[in-house]
Amino acid sequence: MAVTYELIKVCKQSGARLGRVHTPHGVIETPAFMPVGTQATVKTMSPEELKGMDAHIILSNTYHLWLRPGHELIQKAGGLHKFMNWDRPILTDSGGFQVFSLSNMRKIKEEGVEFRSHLNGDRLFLSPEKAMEIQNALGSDIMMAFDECPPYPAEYEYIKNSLERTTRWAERCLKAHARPEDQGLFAIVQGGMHADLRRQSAADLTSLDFPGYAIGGLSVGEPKHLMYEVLEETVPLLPDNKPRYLMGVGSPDALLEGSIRGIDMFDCVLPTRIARNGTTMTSEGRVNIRNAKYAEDFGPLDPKCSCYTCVNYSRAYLRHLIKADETFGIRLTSYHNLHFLLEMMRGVRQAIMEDRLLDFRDEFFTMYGLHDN
Ligand code: PRF
Ligand code: ZN
Repeated sequence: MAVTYELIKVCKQSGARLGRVHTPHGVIETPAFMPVGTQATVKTMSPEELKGMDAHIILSNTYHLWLRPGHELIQKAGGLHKFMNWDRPILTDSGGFQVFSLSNMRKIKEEGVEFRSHLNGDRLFLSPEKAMEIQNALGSDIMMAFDECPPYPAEYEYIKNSLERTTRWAERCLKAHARPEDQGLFAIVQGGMHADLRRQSAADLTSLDFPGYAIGGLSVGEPKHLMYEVLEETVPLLPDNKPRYLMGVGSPDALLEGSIRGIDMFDCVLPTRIARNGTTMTSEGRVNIRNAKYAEDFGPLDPKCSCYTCVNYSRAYLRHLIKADETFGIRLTSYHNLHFLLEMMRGVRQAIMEDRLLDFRDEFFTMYGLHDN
C-alpha cells in the first residue's frame, strides 16, 4: 500500500488522534497542516524555507497544473517532486473543487464536467479518468478522487444526487488509477449539512476501501458551529485505521476544533493569502501590519515567535515593505504565518501526547482571541 496510517495515541481529554501517515516520500506527523502550493510553488517560499519551518507535506492542484504548464510536461521533467525540487510528500487535489470555484460556464454530466478555462476560455472536459491520468502523471503521494462540492446552501435533492454521482465518480477513479503501488487515492465524503446524506456518502465510500478519506463540502460559507456538528456526525463513520482529511480548512480555531473531532490533515490558503495583504497571525491575535500604529514600532512582529521574520525584522520595516508592494514583505509575512500555524500544530501534537488538548485549545483562544477565520 502506497499510503498507510499509524495511530500512535488518542488524547484522553479530547479524543484527538496523534498519528503518522507513511508515504513514498516520507512520514507526515498528524494532526498536520499542509501549506498550499497551487501552481507547484507555495507562493514566495522556497522548498528549503518550507523545510526550515518543518512542513511535512504540501498540497498542489490538478486543475492548475493541467492548464499550465500541463501534466505531460511535468511528467517529462520527472514528476512534480523533481520539477519543483520538493522531495517530501505532496497531495494533489483532483480539480473538482477548482472547476467549480474558478472556471466559467460549467456543465455537470454523469461523464464529467464541461467548462471553460479561467486562463484563456478554452473548452475543457474534466472527468474522473482524466483527473486520475493527470495525478498519475504528476506523481503525487496522495491523490484525491474527482468530486463535486455543492454550493451552500443547496436543495436537499441536489445534494443527494450530487453525492451519489460523487460516489460513482470515486469508483471510476479507483478503476482508472494506474499507480496504486506508489500513490494513495483518497475518497471525498460529501452530503452538505445533512447527517443522513453524510451517512450515506460515508457508508458507500468506506465500502470501497480507499487508503484515506477526506471530508469535503465544508467551510463553504456555513456557520462554524454547523461545520463542527457535521464533523461530529461524519468522523465516527470513517475507519479508525485510515487518515482523515478536512479539505480547505485552516483557520487556527478550526484546526483546533477539527483535531479535537478526530481530523488528521488540513489544508488552507489562508496563511499565505492573508499574508499578501499584510495580515498576520501572532501570539497576540491577528495583526494587520499596514496599520498606522506600527509605523514606528521597531519591535518584532510577534515577540513570542522564533521564525526568521520575527528574529530579524521589525513591525515598522514589514509595514514599509508591504505598503510599498515589495515582494520581500510578502515573503516575510508568508513565512511567519506558515511558521505560526505549523508551530501551533506541533503544539497540538504535543498536547495530544500529554492528554491535554482541550486545555491547550482554551489557552490558545485566551491568548489569540476568537476569530471568524
Ligand atoms: N472537494 C475538493 N477539494 C476541496 C473541497 C471539496 O469539497 C473543499 C471544501 N472546503 C476544499 N477543497 N475536491
Ligand atoms: Zn514569526
